Amino acid sequence: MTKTNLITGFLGSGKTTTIRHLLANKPQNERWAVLVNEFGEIGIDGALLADSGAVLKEIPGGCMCCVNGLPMQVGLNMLLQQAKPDRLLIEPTGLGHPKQILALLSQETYGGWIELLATICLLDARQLSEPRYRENENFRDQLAAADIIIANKMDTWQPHDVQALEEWQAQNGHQRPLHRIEHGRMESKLLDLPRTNYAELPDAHHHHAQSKTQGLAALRLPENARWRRALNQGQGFVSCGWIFDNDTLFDTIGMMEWIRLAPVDRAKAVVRIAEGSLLINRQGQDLNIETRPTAPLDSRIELIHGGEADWNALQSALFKIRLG
Ligand SMILES: Nc1nc2c(ncn2[C@@H]2O[C@H](COP(=O)(O)OP(=O)(O)O)[C@@H](O)[C@H]2O)c(=O)[nH]1
Ligand SMILES: [Mg+2]
Repeated sequence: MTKTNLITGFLGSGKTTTIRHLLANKPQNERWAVLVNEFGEIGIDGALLADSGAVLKEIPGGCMCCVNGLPMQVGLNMLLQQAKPDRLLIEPTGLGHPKQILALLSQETYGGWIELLATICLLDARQLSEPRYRENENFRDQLAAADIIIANKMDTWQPHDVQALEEWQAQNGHQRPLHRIEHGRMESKLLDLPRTNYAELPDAHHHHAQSKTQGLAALRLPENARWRRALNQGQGFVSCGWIFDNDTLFDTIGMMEWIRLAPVDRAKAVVRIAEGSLLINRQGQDLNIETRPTAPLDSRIELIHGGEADWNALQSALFKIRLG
């Protein structure tokens, strides 16, 4: 049986960062697998988790319970049967539906394969003070479905964020453990806590994906295409992603500035630069930049925004920082 945890949390709360931390500290003799599900069509978290020593499976293009019914189940079965991981960490999109995902994982099909343990929800205390987050159905459902709350990004909180967290906990904590951490440095032993929260959640309003692609098709470029872009929308958010072929090279400084200044909530990129790969991950003002000496297979960029966005203007600026 594969010990399985759902790692939930709203957009940019630190799920991937936490999973990377957990993988870096996993027992060496254990095989771990990660299933990442992204809102955008262009999978990027997979690239952010590459080299982490886990067996990876990506599901782009919307909440896994909405878009990927059968392909997702087949993919998960194959992952469990072929890799036989000791542990599986599942990162649903920040706009995912925890109730449906938990129901899916509790199906009889997985009975012999999955031991479902604690659901862990990442929370950035600053998001509690922003009505567009606090009042978002997915944000609330994820917190309501969790067994353990991990309040992350402590380094960024102001006194009023701590106060908002304490008020939230008094009203919504229900005696669930709440740990305060930063940079995803969660204790691995929390993964072994059982599922205890069987609270009845309201049925989420199901928003089926607008995308025409299904399953993992969006992950590749069509033959002979140099680039493509893919849009997605749902739950009040829109996303735009681009994939560029292996020959396309970007200007390093230009790309960092383009991501930093893009007027959107969330931006992620793994692109090819002269020195190898440039990985950028931005949530609001929180920015993480890394370079790696090896070139990626292709370049991927994904923007997510909770409002109107001028993708064409952003795209024109993006094309100007292409070097080849
Ligand atoms: N300042 C700060 N930034 C963080 C912390 N944890 C994550 N981040 C940054 O927040 C952004 C989103 O993190 P990520 O793990 O990708 O979030 P996800 O969307 O929930 O998977 C990235 O730029 C991270 O580097 C933290 O504790 N403090
Ligand atoms: Mg992530």
